Amino acid sequence: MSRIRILQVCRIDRHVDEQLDQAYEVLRLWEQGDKPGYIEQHGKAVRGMVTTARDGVDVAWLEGLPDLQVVSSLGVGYDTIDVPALHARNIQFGNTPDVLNDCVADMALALLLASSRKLLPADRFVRDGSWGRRQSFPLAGSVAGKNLGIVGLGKIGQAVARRAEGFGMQIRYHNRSRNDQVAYGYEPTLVGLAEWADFLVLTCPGGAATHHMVSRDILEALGGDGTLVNVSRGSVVDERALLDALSHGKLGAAALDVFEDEPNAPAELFAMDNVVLCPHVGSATVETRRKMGQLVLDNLGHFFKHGRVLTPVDG
Ligand code: 8YV
Repeated sequence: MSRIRILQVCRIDRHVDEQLDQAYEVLRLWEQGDKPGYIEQHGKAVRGMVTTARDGVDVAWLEGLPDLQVVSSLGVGYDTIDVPALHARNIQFGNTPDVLNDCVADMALALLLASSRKLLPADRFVRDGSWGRRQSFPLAGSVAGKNLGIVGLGKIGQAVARRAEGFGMQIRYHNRSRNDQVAYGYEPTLVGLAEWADFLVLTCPGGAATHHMVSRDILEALGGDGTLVNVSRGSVVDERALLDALSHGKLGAAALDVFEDEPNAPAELFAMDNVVLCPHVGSATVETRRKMGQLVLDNLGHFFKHGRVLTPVDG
């Protein structure tokens, strides 16, 4: 019996790539120079697609994939994937929610603490010999008793909140609507949350609905003593306004795992001591990526066996 043909947009990891190769006939899109041409030539019998939140799905490809039934993506976010366009063609879409909640929440707290305790400048201070020369390192800021505002209190936001409670922080959040299941204070406006917060952590989804939601006004409301922590999507923050606010002291600090134009972080940030920069590694632990990869495989396998993915995205 011939194997089901799938299109793999990019490499995932060795384990997932091997499993895909064993179970399916895999077309490797990342190896092709002319992707649309390749899809036009070989796409006819493709029934499944594997991609990631980073690499997404180009809607133009769908024309050349008339038999496509399912897309399985590594990552919880799907701002790079036009899910309604898939559904309009009767293509199911599955992402990898939940398995990365703890890991991304850990990253948010790691960034928050690295920023407040000046961890990176402190590390440099030891390495460059300043400590050895008896220079004094500036005092950092505590987090206990400080106000933490969470933008987007979904499962990752709640995992951040639980951790921050352990650090003795006060917690409020802003969502489109109040979540009656939680006891944290609700701020109906983002600007209200930013004014109240010492630390503003972004855990909301990306996409059109949140594009540049953290604007100049929000950053200035957070203020010269405030810190922005972003583990969601770079698009949520107006990056130009962020650079201006940081360089004019209108925002105290920023700790960023995501950027508007990845993998390009704005070079202006590189010389700033009050920023922490990471290369979008919120879910990037061995354990979490293994679980995400397994869910990518399971979504595909479950679809071809039972006609539906395990973790579908609706809407
Ligand atoms: C990954 C992510 O970096 O889950 C997401 O939405 O952004 C991250 O976990 C991504 O899936 C890798 O493409």
